[in-house]
Amino acid sequence: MKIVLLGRGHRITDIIDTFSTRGRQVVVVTSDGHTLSEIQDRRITRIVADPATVSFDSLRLTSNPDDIVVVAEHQESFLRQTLENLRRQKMSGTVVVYTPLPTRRLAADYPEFFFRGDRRSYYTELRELVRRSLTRQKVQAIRTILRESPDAVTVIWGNPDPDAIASAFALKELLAGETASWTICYLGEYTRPENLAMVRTLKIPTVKYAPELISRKAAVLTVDAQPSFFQLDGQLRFDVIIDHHPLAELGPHRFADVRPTYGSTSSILTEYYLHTGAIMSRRVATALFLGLKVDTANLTRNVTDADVNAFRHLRTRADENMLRVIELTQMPLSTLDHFSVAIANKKVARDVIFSYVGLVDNPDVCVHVAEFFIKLSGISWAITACRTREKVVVVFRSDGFRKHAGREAERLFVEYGPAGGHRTMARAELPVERLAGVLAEPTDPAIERWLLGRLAQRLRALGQVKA
Ligand SMILES: [Mn+2]
Repeated sequence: MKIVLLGRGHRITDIIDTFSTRGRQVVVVTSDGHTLSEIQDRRITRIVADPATVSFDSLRLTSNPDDIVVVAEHQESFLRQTLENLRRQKMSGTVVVYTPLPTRRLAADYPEFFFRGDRRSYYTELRELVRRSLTRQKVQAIRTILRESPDAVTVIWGNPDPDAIASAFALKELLAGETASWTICYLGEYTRPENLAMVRTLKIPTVKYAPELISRKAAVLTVDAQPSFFQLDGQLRFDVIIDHHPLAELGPHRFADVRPTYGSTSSILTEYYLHTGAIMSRRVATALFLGLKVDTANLTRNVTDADVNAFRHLRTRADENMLRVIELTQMPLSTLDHFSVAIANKKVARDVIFSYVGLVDNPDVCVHVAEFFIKLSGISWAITACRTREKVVVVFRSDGFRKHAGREAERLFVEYGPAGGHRTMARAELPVERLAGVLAEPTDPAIERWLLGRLAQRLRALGQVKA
């Protein structure tokens, strides 16, 4: 591969500096004395000729397809003459044009060449630099808050999920040096085995929230949540909030970084590392990669450029084996017993399958069964239901083709409790006491019969089956 530079000005010498040190053959064709005098490197072949008329054949510059011809010129008529000359001689390499002139018209007139206008480069570059600078300022602001506090506590709202766990862990690893101690705690429970596997495999210390954990002078942080999520009646005041949910009223705080367009909080934390040049450990990369994957369903929803960038960065740094161990840990062995009940108790009518599983400890079992059923050929609706001591849970899965599981779930059950979701997945949670009006007694057969009747109002195929 050879680089042929045509034209004049500082871009020529800049490009020489970039390429000549990498062992490339570099040839400069210019008639500009100043440009020539600026070229110090003896390895460069210098040809004094007018780029607008020079003959490549006579100079034995017959080009190969992988050659690069770079044209740098700031005067439009000279530039056009040079491009006409190149066009006439049918150079087979790639022609790239660097110029401060507006490039839109030029690109239309010479579609076979690539144009790189200074405006575009500066715009892209400045935007990127501003982004970096803003991130650095943000990390510095958090650093300042931590330095003023003897200890720090990150509070995870609800049941800890991979995005929240990863973000809390990454932030602590990034800034742990700024404060004497740092605790990560959570309000809810670990309900999913893969989340427990995540903290165990990656050795992320987390503890159950208790008010005593937070000393009077502690810096209090939350990630992947906002103060409005917490219903502790003003018990908690947050100093630092980092999140990607839709922005709500944040109340008093010292620092907030809320980016609703981002697919995950893990993507924000990835930028904190990238833009400050901090070294990211394999454990942090693995955690953030999981958080990003889970929140964006492997980059298939709610994704922006920042998420794709974060994904690219994290993928090669994450530990594949740890990832596999965590991702394969999805169900407790006891799930199998519920599967056998669900299969024995299934009702199939046309493309609809329904199964009531009865009393369970964890309603997630309905999700596993429904996700298995929806894969059966000929099935386009899978509905599973179960009950705990407090509520009846109905899980919907559909193929989403001319169907909207969320709307159906809402129409059918919203008068009894929260119900809704997306095209392909939905859920309803019905507190048992709110079913008192429709169930004489909340027994399993009565619940199953009522659910079937209710579902048949929208999924008519189910009208044919008996409880
Ligand atoms: Mn999230």
